[in-house]
Amino acid sequence: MAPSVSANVVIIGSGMAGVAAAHRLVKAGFENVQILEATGRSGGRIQTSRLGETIVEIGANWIHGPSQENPLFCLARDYGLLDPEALKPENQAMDVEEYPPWVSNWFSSSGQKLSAKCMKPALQFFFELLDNTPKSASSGKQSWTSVGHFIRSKAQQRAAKRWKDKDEATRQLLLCAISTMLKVECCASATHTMDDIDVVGFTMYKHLSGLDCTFPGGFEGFISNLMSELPSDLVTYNRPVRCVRWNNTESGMNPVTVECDDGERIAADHVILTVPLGFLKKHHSTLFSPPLPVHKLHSIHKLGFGTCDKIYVEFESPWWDADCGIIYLVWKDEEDVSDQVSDISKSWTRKIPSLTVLKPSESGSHVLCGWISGHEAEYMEKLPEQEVRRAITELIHTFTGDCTITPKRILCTRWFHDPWTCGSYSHPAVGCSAQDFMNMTEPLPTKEKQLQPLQVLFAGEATHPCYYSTVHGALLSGWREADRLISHYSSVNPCNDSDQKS
Ligand code: 6YU
Repeated sequence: MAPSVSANVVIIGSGMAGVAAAHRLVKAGFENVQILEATGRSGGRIQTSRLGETIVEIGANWIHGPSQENPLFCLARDYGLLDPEALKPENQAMDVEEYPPWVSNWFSSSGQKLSAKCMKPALQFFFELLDNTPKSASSGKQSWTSVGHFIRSKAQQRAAKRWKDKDEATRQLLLCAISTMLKVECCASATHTMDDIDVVGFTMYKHLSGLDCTFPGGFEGFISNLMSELPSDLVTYNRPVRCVRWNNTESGMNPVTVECDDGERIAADHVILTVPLGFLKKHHSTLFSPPLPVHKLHSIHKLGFGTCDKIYVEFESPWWDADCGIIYLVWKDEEDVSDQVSDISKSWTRKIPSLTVLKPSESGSHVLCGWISGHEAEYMEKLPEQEVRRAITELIHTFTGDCTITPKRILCTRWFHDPWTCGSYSHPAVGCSAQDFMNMTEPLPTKEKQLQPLQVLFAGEATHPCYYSTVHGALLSGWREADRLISHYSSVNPCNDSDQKS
């Protein structure tokens, strides 16, 4: 049996990182662990809902890289939450990186369906460039200010030579398709533009092998399984934290006091903070007393956090091919390889580069998921649903040339305006480095030896140096901080079998 530890541990946030930390600590014998959660539910950016009969994910969709190295995959498999297809060794061995192996349908802004075979060279070229993003900001005589700058320059430089066998109109169309792919990448990185993504930071992200898979019963089932192994009163819901008062030096007092919005104060020996980077960026000045050290603040500012939203649209019958997995939309005037829209209020739907096809439900409903990122997504979030529906319908009419297509229902996400998240997920913004991720993970107090150690620890997706932006990154970050406390108590008192309070 694990030795018990009576230290008070308060975890702020009941998303993947918070639940993972609690699970690890409880299993290791920590008796006084509690989670304070601002909302009425656990899961945070893992949230499953329904559109009619269809299960839809408001937050995370896929297990990225479902294979043995991915603890999220291993746990989900052990809980029996995955389709047999996802468990096949050949699926786990697949090295797909960013290139989705789905059958694609292409439509152009002149209302034509384009042949996927004709558009394949654009996909190939784009992913070749992305895979070869330089690991340093300059190579030879060339230097790159961002991933967007690198892709745009290389695409424009090489298009004529690479596609010399094609006529000018086809070359232009393929360059327009590169713009589409750049916008797809903006969604993957939750950024307004790939011009904001650092080349070195981008290559720090580690791809795991395995063909991305979903949870047939919904991602939230994963959180429920973990929670079912924890005491039922572990989480206090609707309990936002407004201030973490650390470095209490009064004798007899716990080193940290957590102050909630309702004025309640909770004494803690250790706090594990898992609030999203978006929330930290907005509220750090009031969330900590004393304030965070300057180097930590700099890193919070330097790392990026942006918006990626989804617009689910249900149709009576599909207007795409039966085997289609993704629909790409190509604007015929975007040969400049751009990923930004000039007049957002009029043309925000231009930022939607693709729609993924959900498996048809047993009831026979047909649902697409449109993707949108950046300021255009933030603009969309403020519109009434009726207006989003009107604009999406118009977009589909433009691209299919069929004005009879009518969506049955729609549902859009609003992550930027979620007060506890303030965006979707983190990205390596221009100018950030591995050191910034290290600074994010550094516990408080940072150096002062005479102070009580490990008062405030930091977890959450944005604290993982190579799996940032993912659920498995969040999971590992929660385990990392739990392990930090576990090893602290085992080194403080290696033979202890009870009451290991420091
Ligand atoms: C993944 C995927 N996925 C789509 C969309 C979103 C995200 N992600 P949480 O926010 O969960 O928890 C914090 C809690 O704290 C929360 O409950 C708050 O309410 C609470 N809180 C806040 N303030 C508080 C306070 N003051 N007091 C108390 N409580 C407070 N990840 O693996 N697969 O398909 C997607 C996607 C639309 C929004 C995603 C995906 C990201 C994950 O959802 C996210 O990382 C984790 O759930 C975060 O868990 P957490 O615990 O840290 O925070 C090369 C290269 C490029 C890099 N990118 C490539 C990968 C692309 C990532 N793909 C994402 C794509 C989609 C579609």
